[in-house]
Amino acid sequence: MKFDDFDREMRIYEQSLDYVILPDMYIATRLDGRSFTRLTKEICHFEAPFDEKFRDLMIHAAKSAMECGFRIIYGYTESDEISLLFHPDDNSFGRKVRKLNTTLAGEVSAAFSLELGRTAAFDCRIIPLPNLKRVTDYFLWRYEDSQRNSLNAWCYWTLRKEGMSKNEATEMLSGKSIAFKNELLLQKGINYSTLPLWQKRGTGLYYKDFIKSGFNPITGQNTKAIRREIFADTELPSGEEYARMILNIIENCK
Ligand SMILES: Nc1nc2c(ncn2[C@@H]2O[C@H](COP(=O)(O)OP(=O)(O)O)[C@@H](O)[C@H]2O)c(=O)[nH]1
Ligand SMILES: [Mg+2]
Repeated sequence: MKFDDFDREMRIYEQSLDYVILPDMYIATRLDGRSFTRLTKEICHFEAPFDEKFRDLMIHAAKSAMECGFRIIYGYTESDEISLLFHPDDNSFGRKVRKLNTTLAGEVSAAFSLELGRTAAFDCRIIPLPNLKRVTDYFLWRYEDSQRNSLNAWCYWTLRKEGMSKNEATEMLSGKSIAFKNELLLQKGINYSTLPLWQKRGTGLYYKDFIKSGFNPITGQNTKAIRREIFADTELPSGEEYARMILNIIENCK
């Protein structure tokens, strides 16, 4: 068989699982650390429930994803996950699902591992969203997930540090209300409402203009230039304002 015929025949198999994201759909993706319960607790011993060093590794990995060649206009990270929103006009890889998933998983895993100094891997899934409402819903969903996990994690680790077993701590918190959990922490001297916002709401990443001061040695004058850089916002606004912030980012990217 001639190579060209052979090639055409084999490509049918290779392409049999190729899917593309339909035109007009917004593309969001979520990357999640693989076996990070073990990585954070048994291998690297990050402070629980929250460690700024771990947060900064996640921010570094999210920034790398935003700078690796796609047009990503918003990033969001909480716990061991990163969500990204593509520019509506980004047609990278013809919007092929497998290309987007594997490339992003590779880029984020590599960036995180290099910064950490040992290997770590992320999975990646694409979430096609039909309209702006669903785009803001998606990010509100992850933001609310962050808030719920944060309160739980604070309660769980406070009980564990007092000597409770995994099962005892889990059982004590099972089915309990937000008010109960806040009160439990207060009794242990922790005022949940004063804890850092990033631990509750996660961190948002978006482009922002910065004024950079410099010096021109030829003219001998101080200079000012505007640079666009990714800003990691560790103090995200509350619910409705957060949704508006995302809509603004989409509006301003056009
Ligand atoms: N010690 C510590 N663990 C964290 C931190 N942020 C996230 N994690 C852990 O990362 C894990 C993320 O959960 P999940 O993705 O469901 O678990 P996985 O399947 O083992 O990756 C949980 O065990 C979290 O406690 C942190 O700042 N410090
Ligand atoms: Mg994980």
